[in-house]
Amino acid sequence: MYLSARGYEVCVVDNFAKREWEREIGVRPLIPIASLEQRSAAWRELTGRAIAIETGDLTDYGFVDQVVRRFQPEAIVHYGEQPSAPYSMIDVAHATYTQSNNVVGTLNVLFAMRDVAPDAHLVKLGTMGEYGTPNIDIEEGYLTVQHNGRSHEFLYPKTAGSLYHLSKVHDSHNIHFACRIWGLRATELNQGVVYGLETDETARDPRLVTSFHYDEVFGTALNRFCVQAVAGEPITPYGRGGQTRGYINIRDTMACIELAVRNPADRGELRVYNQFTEQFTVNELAEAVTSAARELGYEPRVIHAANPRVEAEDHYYNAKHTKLVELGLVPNLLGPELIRSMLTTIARHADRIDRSKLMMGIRWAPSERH
Ligand code: USQ
Repeated sequence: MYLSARGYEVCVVDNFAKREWEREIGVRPLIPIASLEQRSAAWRELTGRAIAIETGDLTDYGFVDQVVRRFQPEAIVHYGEQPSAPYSMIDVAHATYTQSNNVVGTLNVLFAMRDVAPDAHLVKLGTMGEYGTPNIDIEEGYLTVQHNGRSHEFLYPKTAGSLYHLSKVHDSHNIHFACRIWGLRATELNQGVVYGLETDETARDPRLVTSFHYDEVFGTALNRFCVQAVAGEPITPYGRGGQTRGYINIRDTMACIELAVRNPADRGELRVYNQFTEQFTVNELAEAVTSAARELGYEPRVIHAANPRVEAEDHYYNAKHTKLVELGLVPNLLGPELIRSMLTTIARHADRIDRSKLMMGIRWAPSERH
């Protein structure tokens, strides 16, 4: 919708897998979502602009090849992956599914580009979690290593914290390979944790709302904390709460995609942008939600339960994020007003909050490791 509103001709490719995963684990977005057909029809009614739909699975190479042949894209914005770290850590079946779905889907896109659309620009959603939390500054994609008097620029070393995040590490190496060996052009958007409920486009009509999750599997930290505050449930920074991550407002994620599309990489080049605007610890997020919720008359409580994940809870974190700003990104930063408006919208849908899904008991490792 963001790209269509700005004059791009857009085709959406979807296999509706997210809706299946939601059914499988018994969760649903806080606000009901229309079908893709209804959303596309509503968009056309409101704007006069068509968004084409192709239904199929990126792990089916024949399908990917046909779609790329039919549409002849100038850019492929690839968000078609299993995106949840906890989902990938449920058991061996969910781990292997996540890695095969994500890695094979991306490989199919790369082969279709090589053989059908070699001049197209891949804009691939990566994640800041690929880097993990190293004890040195995180650069934007590459690190120059000095060794025995010589130097070489490598993809920045990755120490991802879940098997989902690792699926994106594997993608990064495959995309780098496709650029180096086949001369494709690609930009990776290493996105931080997204928060927020809406963009200008989704806010235009109830039929255009987008997915907002608060459950343990698909919900992300700040969104979950806001729902917990409204539901009168404890806000849950895991462990000591010093985990620091990059965060980005959902509105800025859209602007970043367009900036990447408008500034294509050269043939043979993989550009990497760190796509977040601010860093916070989870304790800082819990405090920000607590004080905004108090202003609205809630009585939020914070509990530090045992961390179900295996991750550093107190660590160095300094990630560069200047390239998108240099291209023109004007960040929407996190402030009390935004959190209050999230709390107010969530409160309108509070009857749909399923408290049993806030903590679902997924653990990173057998309990004897803790
Ligand atoms: N956390 C809590 N309490 C909670 C939920 C999360 O303390 O109730 C902590 C986690 O332990 C972690 C941090 O908050 O340290 C972020 O967790 P998250 O669930 O908000 O985000 P994450 O699992 O890292 O994954 C999300 C998206 C994923 C994306 C990633 C960006 O689901 O698709 O790749 O954010 S990043 O974190 O930068 O890798």
